[in-house]
Amino acid sequence: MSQTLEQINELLQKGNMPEVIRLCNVAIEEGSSASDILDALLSGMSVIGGKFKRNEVFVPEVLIAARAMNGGLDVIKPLLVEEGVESIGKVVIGTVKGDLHDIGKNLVSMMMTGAGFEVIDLGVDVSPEKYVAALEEHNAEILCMSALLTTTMTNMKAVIEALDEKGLRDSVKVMIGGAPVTDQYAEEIGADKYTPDAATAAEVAKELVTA
Ligand code: B12
Repeated sequence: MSQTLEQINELLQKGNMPEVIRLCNVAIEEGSSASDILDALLSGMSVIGGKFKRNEVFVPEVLIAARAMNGGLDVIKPLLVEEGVESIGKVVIGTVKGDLHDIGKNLVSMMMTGAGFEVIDLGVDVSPEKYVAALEEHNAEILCMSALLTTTMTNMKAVIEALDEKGLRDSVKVMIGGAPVTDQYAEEIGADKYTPDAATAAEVAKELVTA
């Protein structure tokens, strides 16, 4: 890892958003690829995740690290996203009700955009009604739901039930993800696909619309 990438990793852990943003731009100028910068950001976030788990840091520290992470992601977004790609379909994405984690969701959103999808991002804490309304409004082929808490992942099921009730279930492919989510859970709640990471999510989404 270059010195700049190492600094990005360390400063992200300290939650220093302005410096993370500056150094992401420096790394780009130095010729680092977007995926190398993403790796540096993710590895910093993963150190914080481990510390959070062991009670060595608490919510405020994680929150400022997450802000720095999102700041860095904004810088590399144009590089991750291929420009001028014709839309291959529409994706509605959001983090489920009760859940405020958005880093993974933002990454999936970027990768989907990069794969040529038009992405309608509903943000975090999204109710079943809001997902349904967005699908009806935009006529999207794919619905992506993210959940990072075992207590909120159950809301994915509520959304699928709401789609059923509205008669929309057969007109949309449902993809789910987030740290606690598994293939088995996807099957259990009747989702179409689970993928463990954002890059695979974009590949699978492409397969779904071209199949
Ligand atoms: C950052 C973070 C926070 C930040 C979030 C800031 C933000 N803007 O997102 C803050 C500080 C706000 C936070 C709060 C809380 N958090 Co938190 N948080 C984390 C942490 C450290 C990192 C999550 C993250 O961003 N990872 C990096 C991203 C890139 O990974 P990812 O989200 O998994 O996404 C990847 C894949 O899962 C996949 N993916 C994600 N979404 C989707 C969707 C689709 C459709 C697909 C296909 C794929 C996909 O692709 C992504 C990229 O490859 C995790 C620890 C961890 N190891 O996950 C805890 C963690 C998720 N948090 C946890 C907890 C307990 C909380 C709180 C309840 C703490 C509290 N006491 O208040 C609150 C809940 C707030 C709420 N209502 O949501 C627990 C959850 C435990 C559990 N089993 O439920 C964890 C696991 C920490 C722990 N070990 O205890 N948290």
